[in-house]
Amino acid sequence: MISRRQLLASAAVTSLLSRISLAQSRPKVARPMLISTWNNVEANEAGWKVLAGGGRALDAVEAAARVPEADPKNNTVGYGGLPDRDGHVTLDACIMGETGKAGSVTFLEHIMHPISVARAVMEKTPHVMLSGEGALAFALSNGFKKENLLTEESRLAWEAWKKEARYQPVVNIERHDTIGVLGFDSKNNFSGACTTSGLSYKMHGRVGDSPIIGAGLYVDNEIGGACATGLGETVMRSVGSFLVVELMRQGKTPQQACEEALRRLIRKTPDYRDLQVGMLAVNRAGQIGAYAIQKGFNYTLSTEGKTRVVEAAYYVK
Ligand code: SD4
Repeated sequence: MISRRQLLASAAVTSLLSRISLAQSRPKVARPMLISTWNNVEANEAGWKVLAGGGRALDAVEAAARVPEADPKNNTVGYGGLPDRDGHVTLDACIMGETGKAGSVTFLEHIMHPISVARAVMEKTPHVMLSGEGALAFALSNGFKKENLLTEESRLAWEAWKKEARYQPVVNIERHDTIGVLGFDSKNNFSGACTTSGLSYKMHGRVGDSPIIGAGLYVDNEIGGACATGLGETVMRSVGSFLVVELMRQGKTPQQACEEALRRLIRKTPDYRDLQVGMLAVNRAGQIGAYAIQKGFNYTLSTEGKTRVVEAAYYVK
């Protein structure tokens, strides 16, 4: 017979064990962190300033994305982005916050900061995505300025391209392509942003993965976030960022999740050797994953006041 004392002791042990196992299964809390695709030190520093001041991850990722958007020397995002084959700079962007709300703009012309228009779509409309002329009209009615985003340098590059007009996506454009940013703040809330001028010399009207929630970006506050860069068509077909977050939900580390998602994408993409896709992810414990098809993908990490660029692992050796 078990005495009353033994019974109480055994109940106490059981309760202690279940508390320990609950604590282990609960996501660990990490310090604020910001990561972005490619070499984006200035962007990260702008975002980090927000986080270091105790600000919200949503504000931090937006602040980071706005840096390359306004940089005329960056040919893959915002102002100075290379145009489509008809000479139009058309922009795609999306943002997703800790509550699971999201906003997106696609095929948007003449607005320097599509990421902020995407945020306005999230916060001021009942919709998730606005496109083309409707997105432009919405931006103008919300105080955004209409501007010419085609710089002289990008116009000349387009004129030169037109001589042969060969459509050939370039792998790792100067190593600062589309910017995807993921961050979490001191309240352990996650947000993400993604902004791009898309593939240079694309067909007019083409939209890539970057503004599509689940493809170019996905954030789940319980798990973490993921974003993608590279040839958007392949990422859209595999719903890459959502897949990475789901794999993390199943217990994979961010690195394992990025590798498995990319390996699946590679299996369905016979010409994978000719193109680049990079995936970046972070979980609530602050673990990072980064994996690409080709050599050359890197990411920028800010944490504890320091920012550095890290080379990602890759598939094609
Ligand atoms: C797109 N994914 O429009 C974007 C392009 C990109 O690095 O990420 N380039 O397909």
